[in-house]
Amino acid sequence: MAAMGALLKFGALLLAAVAACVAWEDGDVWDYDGHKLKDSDFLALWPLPQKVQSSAVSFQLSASRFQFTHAEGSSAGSDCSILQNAFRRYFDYIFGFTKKDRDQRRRNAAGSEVLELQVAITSPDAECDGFPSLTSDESYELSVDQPSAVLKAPKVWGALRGLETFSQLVYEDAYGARNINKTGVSDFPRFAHRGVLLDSSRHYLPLKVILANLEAMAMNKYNVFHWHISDDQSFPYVSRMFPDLSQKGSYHPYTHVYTPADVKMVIEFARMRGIRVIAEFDTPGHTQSWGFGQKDLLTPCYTGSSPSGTYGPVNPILNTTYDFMAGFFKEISTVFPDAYVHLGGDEVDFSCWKSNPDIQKFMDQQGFGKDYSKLESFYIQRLLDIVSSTDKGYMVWQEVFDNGVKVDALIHVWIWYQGGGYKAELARVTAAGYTALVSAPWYLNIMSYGQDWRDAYKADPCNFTGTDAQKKLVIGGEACLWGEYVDASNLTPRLWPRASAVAERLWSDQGVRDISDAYVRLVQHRCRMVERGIPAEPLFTGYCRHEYS
Ligand code: CP6
Repeated sequence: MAAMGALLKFGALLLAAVAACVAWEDGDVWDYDGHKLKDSDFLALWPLPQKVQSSAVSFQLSASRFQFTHAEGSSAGSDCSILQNAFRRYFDYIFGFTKKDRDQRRRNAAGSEVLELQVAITSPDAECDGFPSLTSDESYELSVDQPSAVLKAPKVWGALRGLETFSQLVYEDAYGARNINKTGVSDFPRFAHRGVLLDSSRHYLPLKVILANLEAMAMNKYNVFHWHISDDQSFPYVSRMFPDLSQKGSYHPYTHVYTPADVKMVIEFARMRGIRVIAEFDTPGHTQSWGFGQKDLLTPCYTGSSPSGTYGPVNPILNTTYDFMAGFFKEISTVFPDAYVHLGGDEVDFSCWKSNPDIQKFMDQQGFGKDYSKLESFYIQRLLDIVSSTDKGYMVWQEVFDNGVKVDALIHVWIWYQGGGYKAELARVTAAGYTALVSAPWYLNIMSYGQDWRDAYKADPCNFTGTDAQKKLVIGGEACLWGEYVDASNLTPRLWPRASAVAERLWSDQGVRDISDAYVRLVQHRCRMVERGIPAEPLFTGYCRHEYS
């Protein structure tokens, strides 16, 4: 049954992934007379939509008269909380700095005005009450004209992306009034999985910071929050079934934890923005913090013939380990609604396993010889069986594939420095028929002086040697911000606008690569994020009209 589910999921997934790696010639911006425009002259769209038709004809927008409306015949109405919530958000973003009285005075001043944006959800099920998924339709069409602009999307997910684009088309004139040009946009994402990884174990990340970054993600059309929630340093997730894990394994059992209510809030806040929340509970390595609240879970390390008092990875030879994992991941499968869970599997240190006589005996019995990657695979295989019985799909770091585990997992490619680099790994993973996700070029925790967003921007998930069939198996990527040197004080400016570069690579057409055009748009996009309350760092010298204060 689970296998059947997985098959169906991957069938749909392949359809969703088609064309991601096939260039579409029309990534440029054209005016209505067929002239190629430098979009940066007046547009600051980010990420750039698949097709934009723009013109110099401009309309006004007034805070006292403009409204978002549900189009007649739309399958969503005022009971669609996702849209109602988004209408309020985007109204505030569009008119944020408007002084009402000035707006009133300018009412009679000039010409035509856009009075409404009619939103039409065109398929019978708008998915207002659903969760976004890997196969969600995020396409939309936007037509800006007076007196009504129209946004059409098959599902609410596309409407959310279109609302963001609409808000980005609005600009402020010299008097502080809002204007928008006559524009047509037809848009859809290049990749189905566009994620940001945040690490809440190395440092606790307050809810406020997580929510602010979900907000910034929506501004960049990201659709996956990969929550690397636990690691060696702390276990902040409050488990209902195993409360000791956070009680004993968090930095602080009351202030530095995520309660069930906190987790619910993150998931709902993300859903409102069309963002999936994929939790990662990394095992069997990166688990020191689990050991405080779960006796006998970790492997005792030995010096010579006696236990040294330190612990290594999860103990893979005890039945109690698998009983625990079954209970734990059963809970996780109900708490996190997404169809996928990330199971980690990276950087397992074998030295402790090697030191332990019981593990050595088990290795002999199983015929693993001295190959500890076989033991790791033994553990992962059993874990995957446990998790698939909860009806979830899973993602794993590339080591799981490298060690030869054969399962229907989504392989997360992250190592850039060995085995021919990540391009060679992508070729190997996809040649073996696995779906892949790319993070190797997008380690935003690694920084250098200057404009390192440019390297992130230039990388392309499809830039490896392989057949078209192989390239279709790449379903997207994730920008990673590992938390060793990051907490609430510096997370947001370190992530933005550098993660915006990755966002455009994952959303826009493969042909959108002009770095000087990107620079001009990104400068404006960064100012827009600042204006909206996201303290994104500057790209280079200059100023914003509304600066961070
Ligand atoms: N933590 C975990 C990390 C890293 C990984 N997994 C990591 C490795 C190298 C760099 C940054 C982060 N800190 N659990 C690897 C996926 Cl440069």
